[in-house]
Amino acid sequence: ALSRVLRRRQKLPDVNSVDDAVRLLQNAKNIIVLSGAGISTSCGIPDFRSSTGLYAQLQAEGKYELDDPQQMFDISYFREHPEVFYSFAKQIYPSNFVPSPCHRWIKLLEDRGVLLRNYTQNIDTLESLAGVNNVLQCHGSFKTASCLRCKTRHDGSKIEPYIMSQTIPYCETCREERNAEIAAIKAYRASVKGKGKGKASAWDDDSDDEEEIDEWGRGEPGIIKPDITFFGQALDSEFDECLFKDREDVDLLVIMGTSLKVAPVSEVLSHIPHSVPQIFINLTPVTHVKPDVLLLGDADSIVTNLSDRLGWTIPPPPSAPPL
Ligand code: CNA
Repeated sequence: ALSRVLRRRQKLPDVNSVDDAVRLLQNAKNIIVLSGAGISTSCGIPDFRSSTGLYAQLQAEGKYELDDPQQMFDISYFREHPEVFYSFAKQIYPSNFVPSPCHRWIKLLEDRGVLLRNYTQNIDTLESLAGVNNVLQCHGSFKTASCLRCKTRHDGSKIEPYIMSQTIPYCETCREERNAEIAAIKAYRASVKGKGKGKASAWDDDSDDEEEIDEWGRGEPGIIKPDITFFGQALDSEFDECLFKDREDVDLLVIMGTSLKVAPVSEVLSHIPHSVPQIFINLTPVTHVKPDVLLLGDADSIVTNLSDRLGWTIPPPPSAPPL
């Protein structure tokens, strides 16, 4: 109701149909596209919250002994049970997926010079594969992975074999640092021992200590986790920075394939001026938001229909990368 009042005050047309969506798209110069897992389901990647989504699958399989399927992406749970995530990660690892018409439609907006930015919650990097340059992966991706202990950032390809073989990757940098530390401790102890030669000293019977140090050395170094944002982890500051900047320029918000349940991305709507019209394209209704135009249905079909009506051509999928 408030946005309607604001629209009237600003003499903007009332909008509520496909025709209105077409008109809004025709006139927009700076579009923010906020996308979610629903734009990748047609590529064969399940979303989280649909009846056939990952949460329902995890619950039905019941093989991971999770109190709640969200635990699979919870940082505290991951720290305690990394083996659970690594026995499952293969299922969501982006390999051999082809961008959907939705991803390519975002690329089309960019090619037409009207995409301000694509804020995606997806971790599958299919927007980049479709050629979209101005995309912010709000929840990170598998492109890189970091050690939880020493924070060293590794290339994502390093952990790919572990994901595929369902084993936990450990950090070599951590191992090397620890070995260097152990060598330094041993060298120091040897030098102290040497100085006190002939005298009884606390270092004389240190076989227990030595064993402890060796055991520490054999212990597991830091676990590497892909740089996808888990529940309980903060988003990169780039998200706030981009939103702060973009809210000044945006003239149309298009939301696609998301339940808008995960903050802070779900709060984007409230950070954008009320006068900016919103088109929401989703398979199921999302009752906690009231967009100006709600287009319910399969997102691929909807963007294809909108493009036909606008006389726009969605680019074809990129050809497969050379082997
Ligand atoms: P979600 O909560 O699972 O919601 C997805 C929404 O998309 C639902 O409301 C569906 O109704 C809708 N939807 C499903 N299929 C279609 C379709 N064909 N056309 C239109 N709408 C459709 O997922 P969100 O993205 O809202 O939640 C954010 C989470 C999901 C992020 O943290 C992601 O990392 C995470 N996720 C990402 C992927 C991926 O990268 N492809 C897959 C699964 C989960």
